[in-house]
Amino acid sequence: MTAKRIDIEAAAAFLTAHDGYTILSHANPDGDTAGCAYGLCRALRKMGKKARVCCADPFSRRFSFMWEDLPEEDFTEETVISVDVADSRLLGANKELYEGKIRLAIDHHVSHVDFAESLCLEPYASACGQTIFKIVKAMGVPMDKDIAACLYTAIVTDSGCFKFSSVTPETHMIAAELLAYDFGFSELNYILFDLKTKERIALEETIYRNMKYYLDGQCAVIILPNSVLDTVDPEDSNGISAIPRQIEGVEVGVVLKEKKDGSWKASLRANSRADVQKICSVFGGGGHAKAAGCSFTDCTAEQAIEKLIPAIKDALEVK
Ligand SMILES: [Mn+2]
Repeated sequence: MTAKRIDIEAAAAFLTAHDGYTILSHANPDGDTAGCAYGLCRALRKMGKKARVCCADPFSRRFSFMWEDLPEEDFTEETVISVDVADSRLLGANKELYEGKIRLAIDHHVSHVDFAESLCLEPYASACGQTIFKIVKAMGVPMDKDIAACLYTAIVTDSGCFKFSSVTPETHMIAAELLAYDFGFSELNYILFDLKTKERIALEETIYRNMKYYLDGQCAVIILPNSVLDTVDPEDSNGISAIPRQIEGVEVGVVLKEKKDGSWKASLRANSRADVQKICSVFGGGGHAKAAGCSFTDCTAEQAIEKLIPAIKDALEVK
């Protein structure tokens, strides 16, 4: 299906005209989809409308400030919308429940695959939170510190603390406007990015001890079997794929996580030279040039590495 493309003003008009909202976030939710959903939910409630947030998977405890003071409301769902969802497959368990019922998708992924009746897409926004900010403004809802904290979280998480190349002057300008609402951005950033559980620190110790280098140190590999993953909260094993590419001289980082069914999910991250999307596509996976993934079934982690290393070697030699 083809979604009707609508701009910020039209999206604001749609949201103003309807009521009884279910706001869908993508599965394995990040700060962007959570911040967009709760920021918009709060704005809609401020307009006197009924709204709730719905996600197939639980949100991180780090985001609890988004909903802690937000009472659950009982109402009949009238209008389903989605935020930061690039593809209906990313709705996870909610796909079956809501596919075909989504009136409006608000998103920022260039790769967006139509699934909603209308689409408000800003493909060059570093976070969907930027788009939600503009829509909230266009609806005439006065910004407050609770909405600002949600939208700031969306932007700061999806922009990698304003470090990613997707960041534009507009990203900073919107963040600057949000900072005026005095939500305690310094404490919030500590909770979002610095705070670690003791289990996470122990996991990092195991990771650093067992990490292996290949291809003259141009490739670093981390293996996370269930025997290790089972000792930590799933959230504590997030963000590991960012570790190898921090190491000087490493061009490609690989993290192999064992799944419950015994298969291995490989997450590849590249610095400047290699295109990991191409490497992963050889094994039926995909993603972006600098961040991609693929899966290996019926083999050990060592066998998966034996398949990956030659492909990485080729990718490094091409350029
Ligand atoms: Mn996003």
